[in-house]
Amino acid sequence: MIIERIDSPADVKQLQREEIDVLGSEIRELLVTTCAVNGGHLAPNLGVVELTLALHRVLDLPSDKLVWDVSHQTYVHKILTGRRERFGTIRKGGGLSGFAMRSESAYDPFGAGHASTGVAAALGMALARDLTGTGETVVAVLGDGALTGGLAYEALNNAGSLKTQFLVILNDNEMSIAPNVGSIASYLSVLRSKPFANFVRKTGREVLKRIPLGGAAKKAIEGAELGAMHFIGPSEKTAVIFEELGFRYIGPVDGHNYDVLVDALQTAKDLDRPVLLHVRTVKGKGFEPAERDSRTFHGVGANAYEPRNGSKRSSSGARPKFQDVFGDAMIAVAEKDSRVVGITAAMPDGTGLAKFGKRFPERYFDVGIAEAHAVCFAAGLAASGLRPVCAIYSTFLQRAYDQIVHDVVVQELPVVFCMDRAGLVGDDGPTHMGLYDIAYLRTLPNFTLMAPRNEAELLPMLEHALSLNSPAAIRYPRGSSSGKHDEPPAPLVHGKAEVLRRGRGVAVLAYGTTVDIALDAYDLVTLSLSEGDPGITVINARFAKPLDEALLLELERDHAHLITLEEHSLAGGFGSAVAEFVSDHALELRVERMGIPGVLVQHDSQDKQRALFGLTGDVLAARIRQIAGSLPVERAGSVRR
Ligand SMILES: Cc1ncc(C[n+]2csc(CCOP(=O)(O)OP(=O)(O)O)c2C)c(N)n1
Repeated sequence: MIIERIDSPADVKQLQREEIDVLGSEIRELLVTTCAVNGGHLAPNLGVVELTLALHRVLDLPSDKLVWDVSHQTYVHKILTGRRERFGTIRKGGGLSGFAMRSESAYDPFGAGHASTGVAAALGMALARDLTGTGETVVAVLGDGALTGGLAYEALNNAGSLKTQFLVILNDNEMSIAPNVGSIASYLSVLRSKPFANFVRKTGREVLKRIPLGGAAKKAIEGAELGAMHFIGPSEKTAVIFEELGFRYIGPVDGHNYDVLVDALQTAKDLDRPVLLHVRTVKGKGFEPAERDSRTFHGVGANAYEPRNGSKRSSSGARPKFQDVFGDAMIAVAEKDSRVVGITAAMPDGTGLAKFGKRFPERYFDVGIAEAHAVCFAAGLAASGLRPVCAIYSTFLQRAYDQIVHDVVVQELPVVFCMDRAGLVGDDGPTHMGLYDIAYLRTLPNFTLMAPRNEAELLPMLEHALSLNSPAAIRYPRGSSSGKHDEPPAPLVHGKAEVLRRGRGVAVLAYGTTVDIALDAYDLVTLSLSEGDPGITVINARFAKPLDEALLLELERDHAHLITLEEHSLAGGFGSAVAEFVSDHALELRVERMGIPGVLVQHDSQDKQRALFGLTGDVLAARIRQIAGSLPVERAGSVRR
């Protein structure tokens, strides 16, 4: 196996030409078999095998800087940079990350997980190079999906005036996770199209005069594979948008033709100016099921498919996920209220909004990877009387913070935010953790924050959010609740918590699906109680804002200790809100907060992450017994025995 001889980019450089093709096949095999077990971003990586090999041939890594946007497509890069032997650990606890990570390798100069940051980060590196005189080549690889994000344009706009080497590779596979959207995507498809390529053929000689291309690339131009500097647009004006932004545009080139890629990269790298190399790739290339359905194979769960033929492995008995319940809830509310519209930022499947989109295509908007725009756009819809629901993961909504404050809260508009992946997200790691949303929303005036304890509470909360004339957000985790405590929900009342078990001494106030942990602990501690003993109190908080202040005042009467529970950063979270109230009102209650301390949470399974931070019934029960044992007798519940 050639792959076994590859421990660094130097080994790739030494391969004979025919060995490269064999290596490409071996890499694809490793990708398919590993992702079948570990899960991961299969289709994006299958699409960049030749591109990565060519980059490793042309660049001098790690002194040259190679920045991958989103960086979910760095598996091939990892295999070629001394991480092949550990590749079987990818996305597993303690193993390789599924993204580029600065702490993991010198070959990863910049980490990512959110889209559209690559050009900006690489531009910073290019300017640092110029200021310090280090002289390395700087390259950013950007997907056409990531090119729907505003940050990418801000960086391209900024880079255009550079007078030194800076290469952006546009990896165009016509797909975001779902099919790419927007005018730029249409524009790219024009650049890719045959009629354009024919036109290019005519101007090819012009291109050759301006760019000294290698032999294979020249040949490709004859075959209309390599593009042009100019393009006749609908208005008959000549323009290639990247040229207008100050880049030299090269392309489109076949991203699966290694020789053309090496030539084009060599050429682009040697130009002392910003260059955009447009590379056409096929997402899922070389594994037929992934080529046919790159949407499903963009990111797969562990043990999701058979590596032989890509057929789906059944996940029988799995509870419906919050995302599916949300999709149904959206249809239910939209059926009753024609003002309801749904917005996703390139995540129709992950958020569950795709189902709503099928039912109400004219009321469904996929705006691309553009969270800031999504929120401001929603504000505009709300300002004109509609009731927009933004379905955006907790982590990605971070990008729209100013729009939430400036365009929703300050304008006093009733936009609803449904934040999936709120909490510990598992194997994607720190870039995707949904641990900050309570903190960043709780400070905003007139904002309502809710979290369902289980799937059944999601629809009532969505209905409630839509009944308010002010902004509201609902957070819920990746996957589903434990299913162990599926009591039917009591009616929802604004700002009111739900007391699920009433006891004395210790009260557990749980927010969202951590209610199940509180109930697990309740069951454990009450096992040892005799009949008639009140045990502890368990509260489903439901609202982080407004807090159920009346209940907190009432709890002071026969409780001494509150434990707050949340899958969120302890700093600024739900527990902080409770502690603030208790302190401000000088209540005689000791508040203890359970949640995530100020650390970066690395990739692992959600269960292991929860266990790491003591978010389990066992740990909570042990702590409750400990506390109860130390409470003054007159305030203790019977748990102290
Ligand atoms: C800010 C942000 N929003 C949403 C996502 C979710 N996401 C991950 S990859 C992806 C599509 C990226 O498409 P593209 O850049 O074309 O890369 P490809 O997977 O097609 O190679 C999306 C929407 C993200 N990573 N970051």
